[in-house]
Amino acid sequence: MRPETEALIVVDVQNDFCPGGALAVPGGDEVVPEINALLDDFALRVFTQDWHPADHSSFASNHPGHKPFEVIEMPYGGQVLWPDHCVQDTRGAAFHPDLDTSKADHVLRKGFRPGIDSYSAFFENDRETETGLDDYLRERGITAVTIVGLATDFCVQYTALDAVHLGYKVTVLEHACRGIDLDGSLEDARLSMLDAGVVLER
Ligand code: VGL
Ligand code: ZN
Repeated sequence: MRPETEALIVVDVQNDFCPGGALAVPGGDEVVPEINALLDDFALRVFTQDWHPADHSSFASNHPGHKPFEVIEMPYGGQVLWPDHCVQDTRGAAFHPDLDTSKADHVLRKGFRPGIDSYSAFFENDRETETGLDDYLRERGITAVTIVGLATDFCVQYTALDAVHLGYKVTVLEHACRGIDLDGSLEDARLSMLDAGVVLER
């Protein structure tokens, strides 16, 4: 058992990020048994869910003339355009069926405002709109977080970097994460996380 002050954050282990899904991460489903095996070690477990309306501005389909994986400028900065994914109440947005969600103490949905994406579980992509997770963890005395899930180079990375900046001790368990790897983004993410002081464990 880990100390009571350490929470597990399980990021976006949803059908659309697994093989066959709309934004499949290579080997995405392989994290499921790894994560299930970790759940009993933590006193507090938070699961996040990417949860977009169909008109979400991160979808290339909502920007005529643009294709998935292009980057456009939004009022809050650059935004990668994605294939439609994790649309609210669809099968793609559901957790992987083998993930043991009965052990979730808290489920946090993010990315539901049409005009703004949210990779991090703490702040939306404008870097200032809070999701409420920091208050939730603080109220429960959490000072350290271990992060696992999908995708290493997007939602896991952004969550880890924000957690460091908020003052948590942060560990990312790489065996329980998989990346999208757009133009080397996986290695960039590893270096950024190391640089920020995230502990990367294989
Ligand atoms: C994610 C791209 C778009 C993620 C979510 O969970 O890493 N990536 N939406
Ligand atoms: Zn998304």
